[in-house]
Formats: sequence, C-alpha cells, structure tokens
Amino acid sequence: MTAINAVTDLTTQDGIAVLTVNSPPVNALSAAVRQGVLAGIETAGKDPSVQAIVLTCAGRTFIAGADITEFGKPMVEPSLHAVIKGIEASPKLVVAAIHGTALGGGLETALGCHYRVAVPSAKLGLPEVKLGLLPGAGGTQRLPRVVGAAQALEMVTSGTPVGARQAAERGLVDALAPEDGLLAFAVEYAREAVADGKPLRKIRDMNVQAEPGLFDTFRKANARKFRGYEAPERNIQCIEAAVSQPFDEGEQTERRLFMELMTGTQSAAQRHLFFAEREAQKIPGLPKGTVVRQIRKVGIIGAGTMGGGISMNFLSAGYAVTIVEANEKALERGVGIMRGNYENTAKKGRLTQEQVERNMGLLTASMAFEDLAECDLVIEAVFENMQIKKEIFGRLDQIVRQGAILASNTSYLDIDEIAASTKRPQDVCGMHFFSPANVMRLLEVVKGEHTAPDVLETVMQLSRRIGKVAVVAGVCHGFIGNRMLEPRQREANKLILEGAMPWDVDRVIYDFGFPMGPFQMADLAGLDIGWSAETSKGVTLRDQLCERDRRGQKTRSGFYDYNEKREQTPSPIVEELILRASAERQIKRRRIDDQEILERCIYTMINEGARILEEGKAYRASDIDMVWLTGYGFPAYRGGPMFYADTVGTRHVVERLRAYQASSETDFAPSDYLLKVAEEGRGFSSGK
Ligand code: 3H9
Repeated sequence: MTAINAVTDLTTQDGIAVLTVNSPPVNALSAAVRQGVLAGIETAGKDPSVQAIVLTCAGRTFIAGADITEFGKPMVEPSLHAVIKGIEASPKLVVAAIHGTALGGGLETALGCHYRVAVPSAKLGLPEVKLGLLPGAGGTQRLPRVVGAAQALEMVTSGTPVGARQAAERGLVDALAPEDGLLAFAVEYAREAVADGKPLRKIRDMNVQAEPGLFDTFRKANARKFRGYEAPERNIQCIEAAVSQPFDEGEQTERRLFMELMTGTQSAAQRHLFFAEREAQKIPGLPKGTVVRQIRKVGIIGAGTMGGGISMNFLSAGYAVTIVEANEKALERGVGIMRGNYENTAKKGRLTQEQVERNMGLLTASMAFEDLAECDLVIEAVFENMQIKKEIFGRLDQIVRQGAILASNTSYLDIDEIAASTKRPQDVCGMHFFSPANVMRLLEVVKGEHTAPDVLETVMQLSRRIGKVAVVAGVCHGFIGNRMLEPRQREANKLILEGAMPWDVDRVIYDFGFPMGPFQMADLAGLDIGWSAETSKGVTLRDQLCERDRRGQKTRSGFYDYNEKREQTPSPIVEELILRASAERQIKRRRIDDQEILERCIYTMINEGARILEEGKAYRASDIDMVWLTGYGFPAYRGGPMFYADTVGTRHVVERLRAYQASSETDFAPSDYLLKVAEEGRGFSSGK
C-alpha cells in the first residue's frame, strides 16, 4: 500500500488500483482529499500495470460533499473541478464504490467516474440547495444526462437523496453490490469491464433533452415551496442550461450561479444553520467520560394531544411506551387518535400496515401510575397547572425506580419548583415538545438548577434518536421560544391599536418568510385557548372575539373570516372592533408602514434573545436560531433571529430600538448584552 498523502492510499493488485479516501468523519473534500484523489488518479493512470481504478472510501461513508468549513476561505488547488476532470479524462477505467452517503461534491466526484457501483443501503444525492447552494462541480450538468431533466430537477431542488436501488433503476448506479462485500465486488466489476472492453463512459458526452414546458410547469408547481429562497431557482436555471447549452458552456453557467449563491447572505445563513444544528447537541463543560443512562421503557402521563404526539415519537423509534391517563374515555380516545394518525400515514404509503401494528404493539395504555414503576424515563404531559404537576412529580418520586429520568412537558412553568416536589431533583428536567409533537422537529430540553449532567446528555442523545432537534434552555418563563414570542405578540397587539390592521401585520411577517403571521397563527390555534365565557371581562380584543363566537378557523371566523376552503378574508367586524378599541383607549390611530411593523416585531425578539444569552438561559446564539427555525418557521434563508441581527447589523438593531423607545421606555430598551455586542462592532454568531 502506498500512502498518497495523509488521507488517501493507493494499492494495486492484479491490475486493479484501489484508491481509498480516509478522512473522517465523512470524507469531505478538503484540500488534502482533493490533492490525494487527483494525485492517486494520475499515478494509477500512468502505471502501465494498472488496467482500471476503483475509488472507494474508508469509514462510515463515501465522500459526503465539499468541505463546508472551507467555504468563504481562499481556494487551495486543485479545485474540485480539476479533480473530477482528471478522473473523467483518466486513460484508465474508473469505478466509484459507494457506501453510506454520496452527497454533493461526493456524488459529483462519482459522476466523474466512468461507472458507479453501490451497496443497497447507500444514498446518493445533491443536497446543496439545503445549504442555499447548487452543485458547483458539474453536478447540475452531469446528473440530468444520466437520470433525465425531470428527475434531476426534483433531486437538485429538493436536495433529498435517493436510495441505491432507486438510483440503479434510474441509471445513476450501474450495479448493486452485496452489503458487506463492496470493495471485492467493485474490483471484480472493474476487471470484467476491462475484459468486456467496456468504454470509458464520460457523462459529459451524453445527450439530454427535456419535454416542452417542463421548467415552467415545475416552477409554477413549486412556487409556494420555494418562496423567498434564491437557490431553487438557480438550480432550475442550471438544469435548463444542461439541456440548452453544450457541456462546457453549461458548466460555466453553473460556476457563475454557484459563485453568486456562495457569496450571498442566504447561503451563509443556511450554512450557519447546518452547523448550528450539530452544535446544539453539544453540552459545554460536560464532564469527560459521562455515561448516559439506558432508556428502554418510556412512560407518558396524559393522553391528550401532547401526550399522544409525544408517545408516537417513541413508538416510531421502537421504544416501549406506557401511557397513563386518569380518565378512561380520554385514554381510549387518545390511543384511538394515535392509531388513526398511523393509519393515515400508512394510507399515504409512508408506513406499512406491519409497521403500524409494530408501533401500536409497543404501546401499553393504563390508568394506574404504578405501571410506570419500571420506566427509564417518564414524561408528564398534563395541562399547565403547577399544583397538579407538583402532585404528579411527588407521586412519581414514590413509584418510579431510582435512576429513572423524570421530565415535564411544561411550556412555561418553573422546572426547579416541579423538581423540588421530589427527593431527586438531579433526575428532573423539562422536555418541551411543540405541537403537533409527532411532527415538529424542535425539542427544548430544560436544564433545572439541579439537573445532573448525565441526565441532560441522555436526553440530548435520546432526542436525536427520536428525530428531534434538541436545544438546551435554562429555567425562565417560556424558555427560549415562547419567551421570545411574547414581545412579538405584544408588539403585534399594540400595532393594531395604534393604526395597523391584523392583515397588515400578517402580510409583513409572511413576506419576511414566516409561514404565517401572528393573527393567522392565533386563528389557527384557536382564540379560546385559555379563555372561558365565565371569566371573560370583554376588555381585550380576544375576549370580544370569543364572546361573539369568533374563535378562529374552527368557527370559520376569528381575526379573519374563512370560507369552506379555509381561505381567509379580512373581517369588517374585526376592523370595527379594532377602531372602537383604539378610540376607547384614546389612541389616535396613524398610518404605520411595513418597516415599522417588521422592526417592532422582529427587533424586540432579537432583544429578548440577547437577554436570554445575557442570563445564560441559552448556551449560544445559534441555539436560539435553531429554536426559531425548527419550532416557529423562521425562514431558513435568514438564518434565525440572531443570525439575522448580524446580517442587518447589531448597531442598526440598537438604533432602531432606540428610535421606538420614545413610545415606550420599557418595551424597546436595548438589553445590556445587545448594547455590548453592538458597541464592540460584532454580531452574535461571532461572539459567545
Ligand atoms: C458541496 O458539496 C458543494 C459542491 O457541489 C461544490 C463545490 C465546488 N463538510 O451530520 P453529522 C461534519 S456542499 C464539513 O453529525 P451524520 C459535521 O459538521 C456539501 N464537515 O453525521 C459533523 O462535525 P462535528 C454537500 C462536515 O452521520 C460531522 O461531520 N454535502 C460535512 O448524522 C458529522 O456529521 C452536504 O450537504 C461537510 N460536507 O450524517 C452533506 N458534512 O462532529 C452534509 C458533515 O464536529 N452532511 N460534516 O459536529 C450531511 O448531510 C451529514 O453530515 C451526513 C452524515 C449525512 C453526511
């Protein structure tokens, strides 16, 4: 074996050279990998004893893409283009042997090879769009030449990889290898290809056509999904170029559009989120050698919407779940809804009937707390009442085995107070799921004053296993997400009294990139959450709407009127109520422009985020961004509220808050931490 460099090896046996990339964790195409692969291909190419070359990777995966950490830094030769060109032009037949994930630049490298073999579990894709990019090393030009323009469009704009079997059906993979015999298979494949006189097939020389109207139809069909994002459109333009331009020209188009995206804010935001997601899992200062607790059996208290949704996460991931509910009817209904949800998913073809039965088979429904005794983790998901929660935790303390983790799904309440009702506060934490809990990716893991490090780490690892993005939050009212939602809600409500209408506020927030505005959200959730006719004082706008049975989408009226298709129109009744409310409060209504709406709603959130950092209730600014991305629909292309603050400038945020401070001293007072960051002329992401 010859080491080409620290991350690539070359061996030759009986005329077949095996070039192995070994650059953990994911064999990303760093400068060293690029240099090694090109040198290896050239060396083997010149070796007269070599008849063919197999390109393979050590470790858990084939090349998973360009090295994202190198983006934005000066390029070190050779470029990925040059590497792929070198492979494609090699005088020796090159076969890519793929396992794990061939993604982005990794798949582009494989597309430069003359043939591709893969194990059935491998996945192949061009996920650049998720980073606000497009495949910039010939991927948009080669992929459609193999799978056709329509499939290529789908793959580059969704970024979703395809499995090796599907890839084989589409011609992207030439042969499937046995799961545990990839290299031997690839070597044999290469040997036979040479013996059979197979050509050195260059994808660049293949033709591609598109059916008429393909691109326009595709754009129209996906307009809503792509709203606000720059990358999908540029990806489409590249596939168009593949169809309408010769290969080299198409590659130039790709290069130009790639650079445009790469240097733009959107891609920077999306790359930031890629790393933020991975960073969020890490607990700073976690004692070395922390051993996580074993979680096999999970208990859930409460079979309502939350309890049911939380249970489904665990059942789907293969955990045994015991769900306990005091009311028999509610228990039956809850279990029925869970089955119904699974059945619906099965109807859509996303689950087999066996999987439905397997999941439901893992569930035990009970009315006895005692049945939770042997659980390794118990999550309480009853309604928000401190007294009830304390009673429940007191009982759990008596019943559940020592060493189990006791968690509350509270969205606002003080975890420390809840923990104090047990004799084991070190085992207590918050696990705040977002509704619908089986769908939403976010999980706020609330660290109490006494929560043990191994408890926290166990819950973080477990979250990943059930497909959640977990973010650690400290104990404070509303934790990270809901705490920051509060100022936005406050400003939205003030704005409509001062002169805007709900639909003005919603339009601005929607145009910013959120899926909906605060009033649309309120209508969707139901205006009567936490409201009752008996206690209504008829003072707030919400009281007045609920009293008129305008309770949101479910009653087909709330802030908006809704038709049977749930399409909304502004309500004249609401308009009148708002005008009256302003008059009663002696507020002289004025014209409020979009900029003011945006700044007051978003900058006050940023300010609260800064306060959260100042108080140490979040480990890092990027954790806050993850919360808003995965829990509240903050547009990914803006990178989350704290990253967004950096892009508009923290100084600017301070200035604008100060400008509004004349109207309210407290609501807009910049926090000390925001002031500090702004004064130092930096952003949140580059600090803390
Ligand atoms: C591209 O290719 C552009 C080209 O078209 C054009 C060029 C001219 N770079 O996710 P994990 C790190 S764009 C650098 O936890 P998993 C990651 O940060 C790229 N680092 O593992 C983490 O580090 P840490 C297109 C990377 O098993 C560690 O590896 N490719 C990269 O759950 C483990 O990652 C993509 O977008 C990278 N490309 O999932 C693929 N990838 O341990 C992006 C990962 O310090 N990657 N790291 O936190 C993935 O989707 C997943 O990482 C993968 C493995 C599925 C591969």
